[in-house]
Amino acid sequence: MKFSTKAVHAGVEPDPSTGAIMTPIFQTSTYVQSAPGHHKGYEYSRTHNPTRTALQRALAALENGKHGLCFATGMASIDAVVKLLKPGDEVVSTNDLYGGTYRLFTKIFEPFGVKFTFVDMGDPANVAAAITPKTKLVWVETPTNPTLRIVDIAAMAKLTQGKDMLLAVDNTFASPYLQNPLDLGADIVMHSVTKFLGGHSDVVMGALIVNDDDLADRLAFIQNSCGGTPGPQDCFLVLRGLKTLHLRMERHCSNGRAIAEWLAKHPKVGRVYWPGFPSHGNHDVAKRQMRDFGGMMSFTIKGDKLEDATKFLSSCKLFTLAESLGGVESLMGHPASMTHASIPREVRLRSGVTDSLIRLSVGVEDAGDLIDDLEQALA
Ligand code: P1T
Repeated sequence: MKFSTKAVHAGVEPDPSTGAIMTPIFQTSTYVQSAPGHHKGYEYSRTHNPTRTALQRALAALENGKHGLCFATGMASIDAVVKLLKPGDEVVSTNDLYGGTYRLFTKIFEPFGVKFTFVDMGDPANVAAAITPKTKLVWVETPTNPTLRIVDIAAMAKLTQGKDMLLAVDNTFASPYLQNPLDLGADIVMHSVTKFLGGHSDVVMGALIVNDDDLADRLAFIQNSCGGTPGPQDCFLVLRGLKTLHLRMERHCSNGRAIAEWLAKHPKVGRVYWPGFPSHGNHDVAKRQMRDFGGMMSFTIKGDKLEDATKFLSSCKLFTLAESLGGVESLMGHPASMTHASIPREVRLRSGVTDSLIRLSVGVEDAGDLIDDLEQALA
């Protein structure tokens, strides 16, 4: 089945009791048993809920995976992956990554005895050099948040496969429309469902997708034991959002291209970070592992002054200043003071998160209107 057909149909069946074409919101905490242990596959909604089951199946299908697991937030899903580890284990991670992930790794799990090494994954040799006999997880984010670096997933899989080591890929920025890490050898795909999958800025959720049955069981055990699961209303909203994922992504990509190319020519703009440019450091890898380049990009204002960035951010009218990304409406953010504020200044400067860096999540509005908005704000 092709992607667009899966986006509309995967995981969902008409409700057997009524024929309702949309999966109902099963707003129930528990399920009646006819005798102890005699039930219809559902006992308690932390463990299973039919609305969540439909969504988990849909997400697994979109990522060409066997098992999907949903969590209350993207962070709860990353938390579940790290809980597969034990004290003394080591993780090698991207050095440019979402600030919340960095915070979870360094502030929550390091005190429990898990060691994290952050490297520039643009060159697989850096990862190979950081792997030790204690490394049990390689954590990749690609494209990275916020400087849109690209990590070669297949090259990472060559380093981890056949060893007692998992490869996990945060696929939030690409969405399954652009990239399927399991097909490239990853063991776990993670999504902040909050973003492109939900697509309408009305839900916070996370998901993991895997192929291996035993790994799925271990993650489901953590999901149920730790309890960071989403409610059925949120699952319904994401099921609804998924049905237009392919249509939204087409427009995010075409608008993204138009805006990235326009920004690159603007005299007041410094650097533009977008993997679709042939001059992007890992454009060849992006071309190989992604179907298009998406609507996420970052840029600096010439001179790299914080006050210029602040003025620009307060002058846009269509682009809204807000955390998050991947919704139908265009958003912009200032990573240094917003999404990546939890990363120490000297660490973020090393990965290009300078004071004037502005991140755009290009929405599905008219590209000309969006460009007019950027033009007047830059003026
Ligand atoms: O916000 P939450 O659903 O918990 O997802 C966390 C997360 C994980 N991974 C990536 C790549 C992300 O971008 C995020 C969340 N990011 C933002 C809120 C942001 O504005 O970048």
